[in-house]
Amino acid sequence: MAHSHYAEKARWALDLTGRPYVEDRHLPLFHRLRTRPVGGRSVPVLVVDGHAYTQSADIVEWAAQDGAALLPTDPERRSTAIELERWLDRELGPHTRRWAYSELLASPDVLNRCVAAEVPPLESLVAPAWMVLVRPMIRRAFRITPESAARSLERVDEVFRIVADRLAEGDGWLAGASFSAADLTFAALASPVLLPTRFGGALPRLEDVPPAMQAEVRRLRDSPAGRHALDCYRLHRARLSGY
Ligand SMILES: N[C@@H](CCC(=O)N[C@@H](CS)C(=O)NCC(=O)O)C(=O)O
Repeated sequence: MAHSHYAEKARWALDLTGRPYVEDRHLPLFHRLRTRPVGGRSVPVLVVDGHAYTQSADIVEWAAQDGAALLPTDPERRSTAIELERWLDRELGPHTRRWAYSELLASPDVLNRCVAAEVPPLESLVAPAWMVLVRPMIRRAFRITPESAARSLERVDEVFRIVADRLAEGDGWLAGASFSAADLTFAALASPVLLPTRFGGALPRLEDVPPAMQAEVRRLRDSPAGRHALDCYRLHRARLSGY
């Protein structure tokens, strides 16, 4: 799923290892034909030497052990980075996703272009019809209503405030004196509400999303935490994979 922000989190960590890998993208639900046989469900899944890592946090840890400078050596900072990563996985990712979907489900062409980016030719062919079926399922699965979307945006604002406070107290990074798994996770999971141009999968461009969404994205981009996420993309997201 080219638009998945959890997949982006894993892809970013893998890119930082400098090791080559093959990304196998599929439309929503088609992805299960690949994740289920290796014991997963959601994306991302990393398969290395026959072993499947089915959670983005495990993939980040794998990448950190394989050359990506993502976990501080100082034990206290290391556990702060890991705790923040887990907190953002729980408290930010689901809310940026719900709000962005609530805006984009009303723009099928924009959403379809993203979900179908670099999927196999047959899936690409059926994508518009497939997404007619999948869009209501997304709405149900993520319990998307105008009220829940508004609450999720409030939650995003709250997390952005907490992140900004932490950055103001520290050395400019979330866990110590340099970019870590915590900053990567924040930037990747904030991507549905910031639409960074260096996103490694496929997200819409700011000018292609509905005007109300554009206004919120601009507001969040201009906030201290939003600027931090965009700095992480500018300074640490070198490789542009995909789209
Ligand atoms: N805890 C998982 C969450 C991943 C996740 O929520 N992935 C979503 C896409 S953003 C997904 O695959 N949803 C469809 C499904 O669960 O089948 C992780 O960190 O890897």
